[in-house]
Amino acid sequence: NKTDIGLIGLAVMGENLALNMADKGWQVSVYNRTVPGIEEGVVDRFINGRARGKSIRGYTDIARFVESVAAPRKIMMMVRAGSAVDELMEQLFPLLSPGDILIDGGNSNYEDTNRRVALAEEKGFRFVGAGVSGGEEGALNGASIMPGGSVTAWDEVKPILQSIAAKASDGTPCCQWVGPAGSGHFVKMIHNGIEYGDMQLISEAYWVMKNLLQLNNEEMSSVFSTWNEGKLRSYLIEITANILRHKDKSGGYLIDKILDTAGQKGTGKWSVINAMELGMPLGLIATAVFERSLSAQKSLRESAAKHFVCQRTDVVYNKPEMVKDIYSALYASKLVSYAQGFAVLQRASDAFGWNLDLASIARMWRGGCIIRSIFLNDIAAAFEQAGKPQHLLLAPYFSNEMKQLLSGWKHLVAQAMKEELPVPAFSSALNYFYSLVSAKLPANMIQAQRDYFGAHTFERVDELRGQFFHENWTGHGGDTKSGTYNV
Ligand code: NBP
Repeated sequence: NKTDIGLIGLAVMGENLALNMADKGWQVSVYNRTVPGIEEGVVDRFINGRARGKSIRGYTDIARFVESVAAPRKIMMMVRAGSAVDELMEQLFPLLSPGDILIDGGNSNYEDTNRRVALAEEKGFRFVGAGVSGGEEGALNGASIMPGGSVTAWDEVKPILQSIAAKASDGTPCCQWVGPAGSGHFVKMIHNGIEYGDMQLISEAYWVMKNLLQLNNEEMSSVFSTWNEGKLRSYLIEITANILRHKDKSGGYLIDKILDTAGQKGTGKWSVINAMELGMPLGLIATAVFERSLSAQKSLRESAAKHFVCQRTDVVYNKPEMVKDIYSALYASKLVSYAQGFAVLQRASDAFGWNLDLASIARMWRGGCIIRSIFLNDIAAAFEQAGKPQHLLLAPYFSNEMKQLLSGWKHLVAQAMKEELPVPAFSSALNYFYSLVSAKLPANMIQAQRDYFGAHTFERVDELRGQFFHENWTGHGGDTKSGTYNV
């Protein structure tokens, strides 16, 4: 009488996932390391506490834990990403049997997962790197789970992972096979990057309402609630409405007492680094990451604010009109952000041979995770069309949306700039959009400069593409060219 699955790591995510599995009828073995002097008794506390009476068995000995799981074993690790996963794997390898499956549900770097899948397979085991989003609440009641790695493992882990995943409104589990190697963790990373972008965009919408329209917290809360009834309906818009009307024990609005310095744990940064490695623009998420960094330089900003006092005009705005423009800026910028994120996924898929199904990924994000929203249905539909669009914004539905939103969006950005009010993500998105729809850009000047100072060569509009020319710009340079390659 062995259990269906083993789970290692009883911190907040592991505990809740184990309870979720037990609730779905699975027999679960759980294990947590015991480090003398750090925190002992983690397993006992769980087994005698929240796990009491459930189909969960606790182990403090890793060999007995592994032994308790039915073969081929499925063992899920929910431990801190990084060296902890490698250390655990080294401990587990001698205890496993051929064909056993390790699942890493932590926020691991996809390159580590690439390496771990290869290592486990070399030893005759299977490895699944599964990004899990949804935090504590998702782990307990239904998360968005993005598994990738050893493909033959999918049929075996599918019933358990799909049972603990959130279900979208049409009943589909928010957990589907992503692809080989580290693709599941790559998709989770981009999910987190998009989350950074969404949060920055919502914050800018809030800031414009507060500073240009002087809306109070209750008024802003109702604007977000109204938006949550329409195309922007999403978890982050919903919680923003709740945050704005939340009062603390003193009776005052808590939002006004929270220090304006944002933290970050690195997944936004990793999205941007990887987009750069792939040569892909991901400007909106980059802006969101950089704005968090600038927000953290509070004392510098306080000094700078004394040197340059931002001037507001004395225009009195038509509030309903400007709220519409803010809506346009938020919705259009969000579309740009998702278009950029999905384009990075497509490029990674091509570069690494992952064969990602972008529609399936969009559908997986409809429930359980932080960026869940109804417009992911439209994204999935756009990628499912015959003749998949070259770019999300070129899908007929979205290009039509952009045409409707543009006037309000650009008006809002121009107005905020005039008022010396920062809207970095709204304007980054707008500039990306204008560049995207420009058949011509000033990159001819960049190529000329590169060739002038470094003989980097250029292509000509009046010659066939793929031929590279060098000009002796000054009359005294040589004819030697630099190699043509792009990084
Ligand atoms: P933590 O990320 O804080 O990890 C704590 C767990 O890792 C504990 O069980 C700890 O054991 C164990 N651990 C460590 Br630390 N080093 C270990 C080692 N060398 N060998 C074995 N176990 C080790 O917990 P979490 O917040 O539950 O997150 C778990 C994973 O899920 C992380 O990768 C996280 O990024 C990811 N994640 C978290 C969230 C969230 O909202 N928290 C959401 C989505 C994904 P100990 O008790 O003995 O110290």
